[in-house]
Amino acid sequence: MPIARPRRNAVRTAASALGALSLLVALSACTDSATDTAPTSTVTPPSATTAAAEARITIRGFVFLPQDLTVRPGEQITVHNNNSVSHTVTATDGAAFDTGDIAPGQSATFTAPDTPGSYAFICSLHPRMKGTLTVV
Ligand SMILES: [Cu+2]
Repeated sequence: MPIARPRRNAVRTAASALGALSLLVALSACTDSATDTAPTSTVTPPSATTAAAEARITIRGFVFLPQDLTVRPGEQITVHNNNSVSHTVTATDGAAFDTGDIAPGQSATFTAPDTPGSYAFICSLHPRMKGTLTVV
């Protein structure tokens, strides 16, 4: 008879261990389902930043980058002069747009024409620098 007690205790310990184990399984099942849903909720729309990108021309080494830029009518275009001398972005066709002198390391902004078309531009200080602004 004295042997029955430790055996009953052993059974009780095993039962409580099983209970703890099933609790762990339930908990891990919970966290599994949580990690399953997490990646889908953090996905961001892919084209949102592309559409909002600003029109920009960078001047580097006496070259407009890009040389051919397409924008919407009336869009703001930022010109950054990354060279060590002043430059301009000046339409060759009348007074469509002209940034005036942009000092080294500085930026200027101009507004694209409202009329769709192709507008050639140069640097008025260095007319061999050429580019084209296309308004669509
Ligand atoms: Cu220039």
